[in-house]
Amino acid sequence: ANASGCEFLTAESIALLLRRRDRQAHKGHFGHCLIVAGSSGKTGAAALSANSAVRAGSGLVTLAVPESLNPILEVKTTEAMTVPLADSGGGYLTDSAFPAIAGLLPDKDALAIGPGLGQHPATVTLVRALLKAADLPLVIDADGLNAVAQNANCLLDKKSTHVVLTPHPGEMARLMGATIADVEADRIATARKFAAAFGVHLILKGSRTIIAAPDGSTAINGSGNPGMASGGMGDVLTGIIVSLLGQGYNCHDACRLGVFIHGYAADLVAQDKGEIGMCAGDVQEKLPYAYQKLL
Ligand code: B4P
Ligand code: MG
Repeated sequence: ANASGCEFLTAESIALLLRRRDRQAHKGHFGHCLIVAGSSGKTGAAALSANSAVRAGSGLVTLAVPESLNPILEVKTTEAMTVPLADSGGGYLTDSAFPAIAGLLPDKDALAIGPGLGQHPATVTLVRALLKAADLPLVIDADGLNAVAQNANCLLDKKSTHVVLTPHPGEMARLMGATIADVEADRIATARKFAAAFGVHLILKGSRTIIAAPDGSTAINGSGNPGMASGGMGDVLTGIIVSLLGQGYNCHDACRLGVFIHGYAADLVAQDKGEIGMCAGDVQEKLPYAYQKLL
């Protein structure tokens, strides 16, 4: 740890967290994660998060999507399964999907809510209801965070004691009711305060992503590059984190390993083809190589 009490994540430190696979392993050992994502115009976010969970090593991945978008997502995902949920016909999920999603939870090991969900008021209601009811390790990102940000105190009603939030500085500012400048003025203090106040694991994204646990443990990421400043990169991270939670890593380890490997895979892409024009799908495809290089 450095002067600010932060652990700096390197390939060497992360390799110690990474589990080796038993020769006798089967898919039941690597978890089944559920991702609730997607709305009309944002099927890419849903597909990227599900395919990234597959590439991050999940045994099984299920993607729950608005039924009107299911035919598209069946094509965009191969290894992940999809579950079509009744939507309004408008291509977004509403609280009427809550009972069906609740019915999917008992055999799942981790849940992600948010990529590309949209911000319809009925979607916000669904996110809040899931936060109150879901009792498994849980990641909230993107429009899931926007739903929470309307009243961050709803985080105090969460059922799960293993909750990870993955805001970029814009989302963090909305969660706190502050400005991006306030967030960026002291990223470490911002992340620590929020994690402790709401009892969540917080990943404050950006160059040198900060990871803060409710107990005060804090880490700062050493991987990644500005090639990652393009749409969909955050959806890849969400897929990685939910996958690692489903594989049984505890929240702080899943956050540290997930954030590092996301940036490390992007560094491998940069070595191959440079930073400019890198896309999220490139990073997703490099995840297995990133694991291979760390092991
Ligand atoms: P949205 O329009 O909500 O963007 P998004 O859909 O969430 O995009 P995506 O999911 O692909 O990317 P994300 O940032 O989640 O918001 C964008 C707006 O938010 C911006 O217009 C801005 O207002 C604000 N914002 C976002 N990032 C900001 C920042 N750093 N400073 C100030 N304002 C910011 O995930 C991107 C991933 O790539 C993260 O994991 C991130 O750590 C990584 N990444 C991006 N740039 C990196 C870099 N230079 N080095 C290392 N990692 C980097
Ligand atoms: Mg995002």
